[in-house]
Amino acid sequence: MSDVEALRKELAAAIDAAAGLDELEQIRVSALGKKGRITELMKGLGAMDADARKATGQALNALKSEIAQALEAKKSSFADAELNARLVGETVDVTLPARPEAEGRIHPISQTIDEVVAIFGEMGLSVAEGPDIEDDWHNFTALNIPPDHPARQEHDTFYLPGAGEEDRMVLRTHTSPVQIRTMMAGEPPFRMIVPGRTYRCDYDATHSPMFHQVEALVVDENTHMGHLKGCLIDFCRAFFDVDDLPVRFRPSYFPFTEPSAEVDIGCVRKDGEFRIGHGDDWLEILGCGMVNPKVLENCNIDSTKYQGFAFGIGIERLAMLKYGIPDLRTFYESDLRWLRHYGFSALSAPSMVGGL
Ligand code: 2NL
Repeated sequence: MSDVEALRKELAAAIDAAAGLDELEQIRVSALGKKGRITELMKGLGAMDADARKATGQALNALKSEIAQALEAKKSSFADAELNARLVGETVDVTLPARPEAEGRIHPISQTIDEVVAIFGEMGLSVAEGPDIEDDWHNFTALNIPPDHPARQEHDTFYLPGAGEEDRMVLRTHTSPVQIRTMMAGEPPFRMIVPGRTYRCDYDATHSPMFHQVEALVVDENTHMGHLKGCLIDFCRAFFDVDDLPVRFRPSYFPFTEPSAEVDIGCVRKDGEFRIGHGDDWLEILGCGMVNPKVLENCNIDSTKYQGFAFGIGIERLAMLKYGIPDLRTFYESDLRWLRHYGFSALSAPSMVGGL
């Protein structure tokens, strides 16, 4: 067997037996490196006669490319093996149960918003969102709130420093500016539900300077008070999970609706007991009405063609009533023991099909 043939056998066997990338690199250097075996043999070509030089030169060149190819092939087989081993190691068994010891809880405010959105979502309303910092026009003027209205007074609204009377910015006092923006940006009909943070300069046992509201707005050609009543009666019964919950509409006043009403639900207050559902007492839970035509016109909607209803609900109050949370201030204290007690599992998202 020629030297070249012997070397081919030896190198092929070494490559085949190599255990890793390092060993492969050593073989490459020992065969093809500057002082490698093939390189050394090539240096001997000059001393040969023409025929031998041609034959040996061709054989060495063939050997060189064969060994280079074998090295590459072995190298990529190592890479494949490594990838496969990693994939096996990283396998996730998606059929395993979620760990019961998961620590996080859903805050009762988030839970209540999700429940309210699920109920109105089922009725065909979609969530709309907007900025917490608003201008005077979107927060007040567009809603038919006159310049001398108490809500505009310094002591009720957080005004941002800087600008003059007309163009000053406020922390929105309700989510209504979102409905205004959504109406201005689109064309009727509208069916929207708007959850979000709201701000008023008020702080005591039953008021927080930041609180949450959900407002809804439906505008279409034939929307009427019957739709408003049906929608809210269904909501109250679904939210408090009482099929025959008494619901009553009591005349009221808001600048942005005409007529306006407040909604009460039936409850019992007797001997220190308080329960929602039956009895001969009433509890106010939200405000509503038919959208004032002036508000529609402010949003460039033809109020002779379109009419709508709207309502606003305070989330903290709903959460306190439904989940028996006695103190408003505890919502914002970030007390983990409180959250463990009043919080909800992340795995039970509220839905009308799966249950609230
Ligand atoms: C309450 C009362 C209410 C509205 C909010 C509204 C919004 C637009 C037009 C007309 Cl853009 N109305 N919102 C209407 C009636 C009542 O909230 O007591 N909330 C806690």
